[in-house]
Amino acid sequence: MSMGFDKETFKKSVLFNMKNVFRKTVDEATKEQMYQAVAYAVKDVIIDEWIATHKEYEKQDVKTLYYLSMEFLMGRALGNSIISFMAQPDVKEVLEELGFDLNAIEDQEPDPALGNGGLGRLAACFLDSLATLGYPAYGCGIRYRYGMFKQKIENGYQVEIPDDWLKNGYPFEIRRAEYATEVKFGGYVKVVREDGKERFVQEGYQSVLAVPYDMPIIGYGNNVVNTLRIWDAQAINTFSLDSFDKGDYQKAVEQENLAKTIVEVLYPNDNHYAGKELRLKQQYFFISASVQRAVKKYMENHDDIHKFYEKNVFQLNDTHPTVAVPELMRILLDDYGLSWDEAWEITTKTCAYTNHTIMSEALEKWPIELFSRLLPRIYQIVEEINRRFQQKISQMYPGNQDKVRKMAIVYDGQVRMANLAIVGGFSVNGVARLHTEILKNQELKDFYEMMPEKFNNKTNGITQRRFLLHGNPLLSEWVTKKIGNEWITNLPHIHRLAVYADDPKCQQEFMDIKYQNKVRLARYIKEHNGIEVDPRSIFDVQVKRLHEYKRQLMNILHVMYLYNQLKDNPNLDMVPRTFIFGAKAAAGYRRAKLTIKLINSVAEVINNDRSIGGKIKVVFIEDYKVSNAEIIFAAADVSEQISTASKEASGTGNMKFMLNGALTLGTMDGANVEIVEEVGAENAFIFGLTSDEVIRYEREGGYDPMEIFNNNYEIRRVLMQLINGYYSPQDPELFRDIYNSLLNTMSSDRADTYFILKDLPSYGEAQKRIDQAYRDESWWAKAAILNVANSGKFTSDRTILEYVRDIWHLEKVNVEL
Ligand code: CJB
Repeated sequence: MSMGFDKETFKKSVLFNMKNVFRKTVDEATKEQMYQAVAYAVKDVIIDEWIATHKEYEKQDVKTLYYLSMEFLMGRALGNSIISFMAQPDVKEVLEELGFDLNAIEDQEPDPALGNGGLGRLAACFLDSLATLGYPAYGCGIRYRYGMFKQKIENGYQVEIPDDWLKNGYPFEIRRAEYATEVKFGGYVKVVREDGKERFVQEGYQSVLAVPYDMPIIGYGNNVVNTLRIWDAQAINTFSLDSFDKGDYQKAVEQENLAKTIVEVLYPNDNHYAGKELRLKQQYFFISASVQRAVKKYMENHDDIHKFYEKNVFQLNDTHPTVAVPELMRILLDDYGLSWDEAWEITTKTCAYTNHTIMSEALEKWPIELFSRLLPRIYQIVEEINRRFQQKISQMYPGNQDKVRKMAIVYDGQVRMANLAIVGGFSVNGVARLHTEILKNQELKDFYEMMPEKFNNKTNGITQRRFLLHGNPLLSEWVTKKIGNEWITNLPHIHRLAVYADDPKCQQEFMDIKYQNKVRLARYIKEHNGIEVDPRSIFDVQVKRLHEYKRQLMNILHVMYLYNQLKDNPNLDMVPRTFIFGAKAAAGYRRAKLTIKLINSVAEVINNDRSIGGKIKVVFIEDYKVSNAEIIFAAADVSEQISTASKEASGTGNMKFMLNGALTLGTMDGANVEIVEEVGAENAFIFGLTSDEVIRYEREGGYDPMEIFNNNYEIRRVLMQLINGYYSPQDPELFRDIYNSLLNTMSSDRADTYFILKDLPSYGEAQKRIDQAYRDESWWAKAAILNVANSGKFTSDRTILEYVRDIWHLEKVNVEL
């Protein structure tokens, strides 16, 4: 038992909150009110540690990490917090005494979904690991009024519902009005000459007030509580007589609107850049506020700004926060009066950049017109960075215009954020070994040749605290019973399970737990989708954002193929299979949304066909999010990680499945490569083109899918079913676009950009191997246990230790109460 927790005090605190916040006794309370009362009681428990942690940081004058990110996909806080201060059994008991069930109370919490997918969830896992390892760190982001939309499926189509996550208030946050900071947009830059020196002043601007809200990030069992700081926007001069008098009415209205819109909503694009002006405003808004605050905080107890980098490091989570580079320069030049060289040295020793994708449509490039209009002073600085960098290119590669063309920061009417992030920092990292190699040898080759010392790999990881300890209590207890609980803070320790992999009794226990988790998921599916699934069938799961490169389409085409086989031969010998999908599509991504409709249309036909004896079921789980993900991973037998090789930078879902004992069905892409290396190829199902093969085809302009269409009857049959109304009798043309994307011709893209038909036969073969393998229960159990046992590398604790060792150079802090 940790820290400040005492069962009786906790109970009193819950009762007190119930009375004071809701004027109710416990027997009158709704579950939602109970959740709030408990959440406030939890905050009460951690608040002293939160204060103590920051006191200790101050006392030791620690170096601090600022993890700058547009997204933090936190998931629910209550359950995780209780686990962190190791009081779960007690809290459960207290609630039972009060007539409530902890799970039901946890279910009342909205999922703070301030992120899209992998990148945002990675940020959340990193914060968990940083606190658990005792490193001084802030997450800095935006307090979006509306997070990731909620997904409803209506008539098979995705419908987006606004996520009003703050409507009942959020008990864990604290508003810190004392740190409010002004952020300026637009206007023009005036040069002022003073004592023979030039100063640059922004005038005629609009501004908003950034107001921070802090959320506690609780380390596991160590008294450390770090902070996620998310910024809200407020108007600076609300309608005042002043404004009317000065004829500034228009400006007052505009500033009011700017404040309202800037934090209104998270852009729901994953791996895709939309190029909207409001998005750039969001970026500068939270970056300017965070950087200004970091500098101010540092100067509160240091006197030499030149040493800023010794106590501060900024990690840029993708290119979204890259304006931190020119913003820090601006502050150092304009507010502290440093010379360019001094400011540049500090900035480039403070900033480091993580690349999360090679998808070209995700590359952020802002039109100069927009960028310079919105951020006039920042643009001047970017131009100067660019001028000096181009000079350097020319010195190193005299006369080589091609190098300038490829590496310039401002070029062709655009500001290229990745180039700015690489030049303006001291580190560039990819998120899995293969991904980093592709960056070095292809995408960022010129930069790598020019500055190889900056490049390094940090293979992603996940927190076992949420994705095993909290999400899978049955397996987690079993693991602890076998090998003790060290795995909770030292995941490689879980390797001790390997000795049980061959033991028939352990295999049986493991499979029983998996079965119970499948029953739990089946119940969830029945409740939320109205579909009955058989927990004895193989649960074959693909949950992740919907994207063509992730190839949900290949999965469903294979289901269509399998269904054809069953229709041809109802006695087909196969292990019953439940194909489970969960995915949100960006609201404007038409083909992704059509793919959801296809999955649901196929589900409709197959699930209602009694002639196949329930051998296949297809389920699309509505509103895939962190809270239901925890239930889904725990119940999976097969983990679908089937992206076109070279396209998935890392993947992190793949690691969550492995940790929960699912076997990977995957391509040699992203972190799958390292997963297979750890668990052994014999305990996974690998298929498809390698990334080298894909890259070679791409260089040669692709391959010819018509050849496959013409020569493979089964594939042709499936494709024809896309356009003959087999799954859409009311509208046979419904899926024409998908058909065209694979074969045609009419579209401007290369046909089958993601090599779906090319990989489909070998995918089918791998699926057959799974069907065979599952029949040998002992083999399967052994392979599943070995997946759990070999998942040690994929803890985000390891990833964070590597960042600390190679990039951040932080010191661990002990917090005593
Ligand atoms: N990623 O989630 C996103 N959004 C982006 O815009 C770009 C990349 C993902 O980041 C994850 C964390 O690094 C990776 O595991 C994943 O492969 C990548 O697509």
